[in-house]
Amino acid sequence: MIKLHHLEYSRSTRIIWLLEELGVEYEMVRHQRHPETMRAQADLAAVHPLAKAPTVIIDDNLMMESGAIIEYILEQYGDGKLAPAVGSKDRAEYLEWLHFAEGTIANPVIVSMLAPRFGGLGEGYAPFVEGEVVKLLDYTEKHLDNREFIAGDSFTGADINMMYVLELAKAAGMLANRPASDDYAKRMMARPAYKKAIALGGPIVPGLAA
Ligand SMILES: N[C@@H](CCC(=O)N[C@@H](CS)C(=O)NCC(=O)O)C(=O)O
Repeated sequence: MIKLHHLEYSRSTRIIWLLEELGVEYEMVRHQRHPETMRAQADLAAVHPLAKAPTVIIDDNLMMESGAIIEYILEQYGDGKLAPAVGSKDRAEYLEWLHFAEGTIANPVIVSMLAPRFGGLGEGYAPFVEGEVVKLLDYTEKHLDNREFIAGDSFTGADINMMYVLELAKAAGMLANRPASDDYAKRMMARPAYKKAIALGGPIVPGLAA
């Protein structure tokens, strides 16, 4: 059994989307952010000491890393769907993009997006972060040119993990001059299971219509 702790405006929408793509049964518990700090609150801290979303409990395993959760759900409940088989030609590319999402690109994009709320990054740090964001988004843009999916030739968990970051980037205007990434994001967001995830969990970015 899968219990998903969903925090509003957060990465846990990825897991709703994944479970809706698979058509697997799950229970969802909803959590709100603190209205001023936007942090998760005591109700989520009671489930996981880091109070991070997604938090899931899958067959007694408590997990909170999106990439690991996606891999584990697909292993246990995927029935061969949404991931190239171990040993297949697309496996390495799939794992690379599944983990590039949180391991490399998420942090600089999010730091750069949140900076204005905290008075900016400062003269020294801003060019370092902004340069990184440009490099990583340009790299992704080049990769997506003439591709339908982020890895291999079908929709996978790597698309779900990458899309959270690209949706934030799109909302921040960072895809305006990156047409392959923008078209890709639009295609992904047109998927029925994505739309259902947003209908169930609310928008990823506050202020955007569900
Ligand atoms: N690397 C983790 C990051 C989890 C994370 O930072 N989640 C954010 C929501 S998008 C969170 O829970 N923030 C609330 C808080 O830190 O108080 C993942 O990929 O799932």
